[in-house]
Amino acid sequence: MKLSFGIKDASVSELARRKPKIRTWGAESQQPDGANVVIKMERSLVIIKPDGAVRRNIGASVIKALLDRGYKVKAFKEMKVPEQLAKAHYAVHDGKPFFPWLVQFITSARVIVLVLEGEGVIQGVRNALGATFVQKAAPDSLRGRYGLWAGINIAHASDAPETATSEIQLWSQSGGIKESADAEKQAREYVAKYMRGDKDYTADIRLLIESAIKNHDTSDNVKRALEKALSKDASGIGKDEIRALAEAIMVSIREEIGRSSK
Ligand code: RTP
Ligand code: MG
Repeated sequence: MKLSFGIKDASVSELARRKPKIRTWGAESQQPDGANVVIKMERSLVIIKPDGAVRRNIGASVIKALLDRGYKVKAFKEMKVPEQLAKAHYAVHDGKPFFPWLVQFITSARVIVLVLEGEGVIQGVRNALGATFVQKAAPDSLRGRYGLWAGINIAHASDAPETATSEIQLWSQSGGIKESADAEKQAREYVAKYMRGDKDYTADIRLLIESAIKNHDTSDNVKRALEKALSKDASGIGKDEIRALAEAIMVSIREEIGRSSK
């Protein structure tokens, strides 16, 4: 008696008719009707950039938003990025006018590096982040909501399967990123420790940046005000990191003033 219409029961033409629902590399699983379905189990390298990692609640909120999308955390590491690694990671932008600033920004203070795994995770995280420039990102995207200004935009995420593979390889070899059974727990503990709804100073910091640009004010007062605002939710983070991040923001402000004065 036939109890199921499993893979062994199907004729060759029936098997040919049953196309995988999602066609990509990855894990195979069997559907109730016995057809093999390839699940698009991808990985993405995500970096919470210094503007997210120094503002603890913001970094935790971004990680929580990504976990809520159902992705698994395969690796988790809080670290300062060595200059060479920053240059290698963003090598595709080497030679562009913003490259020196980008390296300065990403190495200014700690970041949180995650390897996320899940169905369609690469495009899913990119969608959740929103457009590259904060002013262009949808207000309900993570960059639109938490980004500070222009390229000071909270997080990096791999943009294609090939870049995900090469970025994960680079960060494993040169950044000490390791897959660990503990990674998911570490990410969840970070969220539990630092996510505090009342500690979002994004609007205040944006106002400081926007008014500095409007008034062409690049004085030390602006930098000090930025340092003060960034310190409000930076528990356990040294003054040197906060200063370096504020300086990277100042460079961005000076460049924008320079552009708008031309
Ligand atoms: P990411 O690589 O960091 O995920 O960002 P993305 O793909 O959305 O954008 P991409 O074009 O790869 O640029 C990398 C990062 O460089 C900074 N940027 N600044 N001032 C500028 O014109 C400029 N252009 C890019 C941003 O931090 C951007 O995320
Ligand atoms: Mg990119």
